[in-house]
Amino acid sequence: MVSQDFANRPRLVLFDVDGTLTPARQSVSPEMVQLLKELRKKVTIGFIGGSDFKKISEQLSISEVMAIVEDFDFAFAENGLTAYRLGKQLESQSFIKFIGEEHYKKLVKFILHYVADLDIPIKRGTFVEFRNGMINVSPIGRNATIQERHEFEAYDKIHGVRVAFVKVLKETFADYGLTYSIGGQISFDIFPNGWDKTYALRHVEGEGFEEIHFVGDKTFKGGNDYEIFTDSRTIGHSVTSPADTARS
Ligand code: M1P
Repeated sequence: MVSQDFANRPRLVLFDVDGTLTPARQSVSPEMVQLLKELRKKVTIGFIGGSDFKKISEQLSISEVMAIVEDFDFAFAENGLTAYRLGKQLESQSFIKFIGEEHYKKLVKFILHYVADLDIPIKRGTFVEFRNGMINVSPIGRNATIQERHEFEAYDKIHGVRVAFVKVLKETFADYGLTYSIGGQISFDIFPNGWDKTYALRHVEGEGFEEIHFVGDKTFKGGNDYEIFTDSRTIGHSVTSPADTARS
């Protein structure tokens, strides 16, 4: 039975953020906001992004920062490690508790040495971003501008900077129980095995939805939507851009 809160909207549609509701790291369009409003009259809606809550808020809010937890029935940042249901925050776990301070120090020390030795066209700042449920590592640095992002992404397609970095980390920290996910343009995420986007499903499983749909753009093997897209609990939809999402 569907929980009372969603009895009149017994189907759930979860949307990835970057590349699905918005262009990568950019703001949602007013047209998409309107479409989501209309959709919410018929089905329960949620978003699930890899970024942290603050960044997703900036991308999805048209006006004030906290409004997105009101605009979506479920709001999942960091793959669901930060989670809201009908505006109320749900309990979550943390990356640092999982990995422990000593292991984390070894990992971050290795990463910063590796970045220091990397010979890439430009570097900016913030090479490791510490989040609640994961860390995010960027060879160019998270302070890169939009233009610099595009240039790094193109460079990385040819030179495989991130793929090589991840390979070394996997080998060096093989016993740490970590997953590495290249989901965006300039960085990759590191989180405990199993804390991919399927993590968020534990927050909705008990609601008894008739169907759980997932819409995302990185649904190919190796993409950060792959696990939830292929999960037996969801009906997956693959899109190529926010415009494609709007058409579907
Ligand atoms: O949502 C996809 C990814 O978006 C950002 O990636 P990048 O900055 O490399 O484009 C990051 O927030 C990343 O954590 C996230 O998975």
